[in-house]
Amino acid sequence: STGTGKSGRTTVKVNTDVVTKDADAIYSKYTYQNASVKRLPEGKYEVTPTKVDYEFKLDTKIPKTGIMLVGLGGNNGSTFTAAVLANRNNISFHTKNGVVEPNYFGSVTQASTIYLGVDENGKDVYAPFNEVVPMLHPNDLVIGGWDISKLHLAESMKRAKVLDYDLQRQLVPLMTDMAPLPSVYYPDFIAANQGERADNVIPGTDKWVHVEQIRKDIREFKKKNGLEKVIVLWTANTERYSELIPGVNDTADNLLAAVKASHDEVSPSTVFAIASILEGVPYINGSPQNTFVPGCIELAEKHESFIGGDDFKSGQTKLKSVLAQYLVDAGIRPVSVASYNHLGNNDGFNLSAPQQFRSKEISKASVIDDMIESNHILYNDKLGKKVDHCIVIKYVPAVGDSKVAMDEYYSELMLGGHNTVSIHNVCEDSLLATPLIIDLVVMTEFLSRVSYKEANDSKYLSFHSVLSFLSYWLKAPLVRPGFDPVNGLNKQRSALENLIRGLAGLAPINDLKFEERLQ
Ligand code: NAI
Ligand code: DG6
Repeated sequence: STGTGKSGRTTVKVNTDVVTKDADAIYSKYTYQNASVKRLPEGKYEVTPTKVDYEFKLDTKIPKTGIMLVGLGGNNGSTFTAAVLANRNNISFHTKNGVVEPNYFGSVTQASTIYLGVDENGKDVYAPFNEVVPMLHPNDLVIGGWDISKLHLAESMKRAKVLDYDLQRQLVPLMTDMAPLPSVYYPDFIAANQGERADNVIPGTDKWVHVEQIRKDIREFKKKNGLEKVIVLWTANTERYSELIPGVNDTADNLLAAVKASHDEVSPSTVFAIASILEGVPYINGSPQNTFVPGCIELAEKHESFIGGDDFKSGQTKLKSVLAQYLVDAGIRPVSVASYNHLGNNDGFNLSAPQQFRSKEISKASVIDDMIESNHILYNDKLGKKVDHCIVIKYVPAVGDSKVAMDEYYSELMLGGHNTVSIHNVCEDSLLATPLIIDLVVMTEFLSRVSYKEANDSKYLSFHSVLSFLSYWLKAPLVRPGFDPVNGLNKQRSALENLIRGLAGLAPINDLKFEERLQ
């Protein structure tokens, strides 16, 4: 399997006086450098470099961690479970191309590297992403969760039609005893075509009772498995948007009152988020709906509980978040992006209903916003600030989980020229999404072990409740209220690498390569 399969292993020793260690933690001094900018008349700027000295603390003991998936019996849930079990048990399997060994390809934390520096010959050296500072290994995760469908995991893996038969065959004995807990089902939030799956639901219509039941499930899962930490992640069906209503979901108190009144606009995913927040358990939303209504974000802030979302960025949108940044940073002006998808899994079936499609359309469309904002030479009042961005998703059962994504980027070049880029991208949906779930869990656990203080303060603080460091894996990154999301994939990755490097006592990557470029 990929790497060592062990939590907490590090292979990097940094010789520096900005890092100290004790039995429980690594402490690193970090100077955060940025600049404050004033816009002046005539398109001029006044820029003042800024510096803040921080001390970061990373707890080095990796807690025994459990992941509870909402939608455990779906394609992602069953593929995630299968992937962890195949790796943990080192299960190889035969395909028509030969024997495949288990791995975590597609996972940044398990199968990518971080730049360290240069060796004695001036060659770049990279270390595994998860071996610079101590991280949780997915093989050590305890898996549980909920689904409105009661099939045990071996049956749901079969229903998903994602994995090769020889792998499924070997996994069946390990997955037959795993069954999802009954879940919260409000039929109005997902497509009507999902109704026949719903044979495993928590009874009653009292939404506060549902919150209490989910809290109890989390506590019992933690106790039964001797866990120190639990993370809850929504990978259930895409819901419709909840209507934002003043007095209902605008503040934490109003939202809790709305749950207690079983208000129609409180969705199952928000019920799960509230239960997780009240249990102090991080909650990640892998689907596009607006689970995190303003009152829910405020509740997380009040309880200093971590949240992250929205919607896994797995295939088409991930590529878009690279291509759009490339085009705009190259000074090329995209004027239209036409994106088509067809897929034949249950996700596609659910998305064939208009309100659920609308949620996905919103998250898929938002991904180019920051690129437009970043370049006022290309996008301004005179030339226009809009890209015609069209999103189409069609349900084609025959292609199953092998989603097809076709995109056309039509851009303006110099002196009236045009550039058209056409992409045909076959995204094996659940095999792209599962490594993202692994990364989101590993990084959420990691981020929750980091604290910081300004140089002269005595008290360490955690990151803000909204974990926007997770943006790399999410189509419509949730950010702290009042801030703008970063969508560009390279920027998102660079934040992660530089955070890890900083905790290890290394400066941010600058790509200057002075070793070569200076005489
Ligand atoms: P799926 O339809 O196979 O699985 C969803 C599961 O959630 C089903 O088993 C369903 O019974 C269950 N479910 C529905 N409502 C529930 C509730 N209230 N509580 C508990 N379980 C519930 O879908 P898949 O392919 O696993 O995707 C899951 C979600 O992830 C979808 O919302 C999808 O849009 C999103 N997503 C998937 C990506 C991918 O590449 N596979 C990428 C981006 C997002
Ligand atoms: C069709 O768009 C179904 C969706 O759930 C996608 O599979 C999923 O959102 C992944 O989207 P993308 O754009 O990252 O490939």
